[in-house]
Amino acid sequence: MNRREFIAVSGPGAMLVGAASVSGRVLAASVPEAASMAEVTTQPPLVPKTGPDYNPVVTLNGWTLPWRVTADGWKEFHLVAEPVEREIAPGMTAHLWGYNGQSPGPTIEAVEGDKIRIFVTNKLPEHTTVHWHGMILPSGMDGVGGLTQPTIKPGETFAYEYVLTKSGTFMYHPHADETFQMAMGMMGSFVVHPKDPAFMRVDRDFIFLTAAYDIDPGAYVPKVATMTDFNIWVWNSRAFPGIDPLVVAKGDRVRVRMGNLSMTNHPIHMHGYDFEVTGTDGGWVKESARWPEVSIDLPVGAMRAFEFKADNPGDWAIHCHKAHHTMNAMGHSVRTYIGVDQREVAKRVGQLIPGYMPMGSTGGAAMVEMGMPGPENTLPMMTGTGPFGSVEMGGMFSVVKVREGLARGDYKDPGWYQHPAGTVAYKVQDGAAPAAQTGTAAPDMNPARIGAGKGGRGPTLEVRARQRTLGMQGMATSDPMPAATPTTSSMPGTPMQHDMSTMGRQR
Ligand SMILES: [Cu+2]
Repeated sequence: MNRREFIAVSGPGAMLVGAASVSGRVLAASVPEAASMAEVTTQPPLVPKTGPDYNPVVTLNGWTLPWRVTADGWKEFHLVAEPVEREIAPGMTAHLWGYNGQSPGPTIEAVEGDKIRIFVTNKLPEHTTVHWHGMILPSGMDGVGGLTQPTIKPGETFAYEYVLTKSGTFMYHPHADETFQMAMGMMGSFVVHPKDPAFMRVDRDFIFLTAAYDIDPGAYVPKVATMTDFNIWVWNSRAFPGIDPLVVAKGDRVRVRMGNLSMTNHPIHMHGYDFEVTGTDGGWVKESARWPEVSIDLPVGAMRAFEFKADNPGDWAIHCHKAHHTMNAMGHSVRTYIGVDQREVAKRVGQLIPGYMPMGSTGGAAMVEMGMPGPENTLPMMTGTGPFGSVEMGGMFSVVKVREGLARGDYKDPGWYQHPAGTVAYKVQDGAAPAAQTGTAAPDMNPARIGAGKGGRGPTLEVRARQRTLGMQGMATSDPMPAATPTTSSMPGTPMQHDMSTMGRQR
């Protein structure tokens, strides 16, 4: 049975409802149809048509689970735990376990005070449960197999019922064979909006979960016993360049919510802004308890929400700052050849293996430039193309695209940022004085400002571009400059300084 047939029989007509496992209160009523999603692109937010007003979240490369409200006021959802096929990025699909056609499962959204009933149907080949991470609820609804409930056997449907006592950022995942099941991609986000629509209101609200898979190049199923040496680092089971951009209108107040169900922490770093953590899976953070950051450590088994005012237009990288987490399938036993002259070796090996290319003598970028073909169903280690060339990233990397004049609710990719004249780093011609830039980002030529702080914006930065000598001697920057190569520091009186404050936003 392929996945399409599988979904076809998982419709309401074929729903398997174990009478013993569904609460007596709902026996008479039907179990709501389980929606399923085939798309891997970010779906538009699900704006509530009834009930309290709130600004729905946007799940990166995901969607929100539709619900229905019963006559007696229960908000009902239906999750189906099942095997899924998830495209990690174009060129690689993984065979995972998830919910309702995707991994992660759909985001559940509801409102503080809601009475919710979540049906969980198990279409996995083994038992499962669902734990509602961070929720304050009755012990018997906590979803810990064996401890608070019997596990949900294959074919059974269970119902979870509780009242959402507080707003915030939560997630759900199995608490039965959870090591293997989470390693297979079983997880989802759960957002509870405040009852007061004005409380913590933002214009754009994004959410994603971090995870990691160990999938050998050419394989489809993650190695579920791997503890630390993963090779595919994902947000919502997508890796760069498969992660959609976070599209934002200039002037918006933006929240990014993120959770971590991988085996290690992720320092999530965003360029172009400073911001504050305004919420965790424990609740909202009081204003007096917040501090500015540009990287937020996302611990294992935790969620963080950070907020900023999008006043600085541009294409701003957002990524995990662990460098190996912004790479795709990489053999971690690759040897280091930086500084090693492989030319003689290459000649000899080339006699045995025509076309043999030694790599790594000058670093890793050559591997990207050569565009070496990989095996089927895997992703290049460093990849992605931007307007200026290869981005040389993978894994947990995306772009926050802040643009002027985007309509409310417009999340379409606006393309690459059109930089105003004079605001892009530029190549200095050999032997020539730096070309005068126009616009707001002209280099500051005032020597009095060398190294001096200015208006609390931090010290000016003196940039001395030096030509590296490459080759047998390696990449040490202390190598003597070749006499024929003029350097900026050899031009008396014109050290090239860029006052970084002129590059930044105007507050
Ligand atoms: Cu990371």
